[in-house]
Amino acid sequence: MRQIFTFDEVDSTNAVAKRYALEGRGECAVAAARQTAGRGRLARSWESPRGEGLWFSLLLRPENVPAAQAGGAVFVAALSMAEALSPFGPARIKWPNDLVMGGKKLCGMLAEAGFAQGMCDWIVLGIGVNLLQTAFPEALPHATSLLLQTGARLAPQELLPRFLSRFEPWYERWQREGLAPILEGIRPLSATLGQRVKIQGREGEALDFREDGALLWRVEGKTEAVLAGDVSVRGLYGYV
Ligand code: BT5
Repeated sequence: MRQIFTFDEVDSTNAVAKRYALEGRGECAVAAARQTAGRGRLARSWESPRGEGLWFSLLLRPENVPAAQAGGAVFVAALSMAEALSPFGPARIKWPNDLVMGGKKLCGMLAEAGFAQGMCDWIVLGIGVNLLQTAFPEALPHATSLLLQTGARLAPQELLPRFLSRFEPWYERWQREGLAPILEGIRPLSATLGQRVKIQGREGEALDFREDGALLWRVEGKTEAVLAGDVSVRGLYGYV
């Protein structure tokens, strides 16, 4: 069983897990009731009010995963979290790192990694899931919580073991078989595939995932691959 460290308050569970990684600790999870400086991607911030969501990070030390494949861990976590939430409501996976419900953002993920000799040494995977909020600040018009979407009151400490019981087998499989079975699981839960998308100002249609997890899309009569970054999906987050 994965060791779980829980805190009442930290700046960011990713920062704590990263420190553990650099200290040479083994695989674990770090959760906090509140984060005072929760982080999103690209130096954005993540609202993490006390007790209202599951704010946690996994420290992973995958075996035999080349550095170039580290990003796959986000897909493993997205699939596992969508499955863990499925008894409560239909969480859909917005490529590459969000879960959405009712067209709004329920969960975000942030991956950081360290490499040695071309292989993954550690991955810190931070996950924030909004659970019990009844309202969001004006600055977050596209955010939602499980309570707002479904009426379900799921406590953060209940969701973490539910998530881990889904995550551990998928994580094993990813290390053994690579990304293919994970992408297979994600396709029917995707909020992106088959939709109109906008990427860096151009509009097209999301077609499929490439075997390395890149998003394949049809734009200006050609099929192109996007490796990472911000993709707007029509109907989500105010893109109409
Ligand atoms: C993410 O970034 O979605 C990654 C969020 C990762 C949060 C977890 S919590 C545990 C761990 N420790 C950390 O410090 N972080 C991880 P990005 O795609 O860049 O989205 C960030 C944007 O989402 C912000 O700029 C806001 O617009 C919006 N946002 C902030 N807080 C939110 C919330 N609670 N719910 C929904 N949207 C939010």
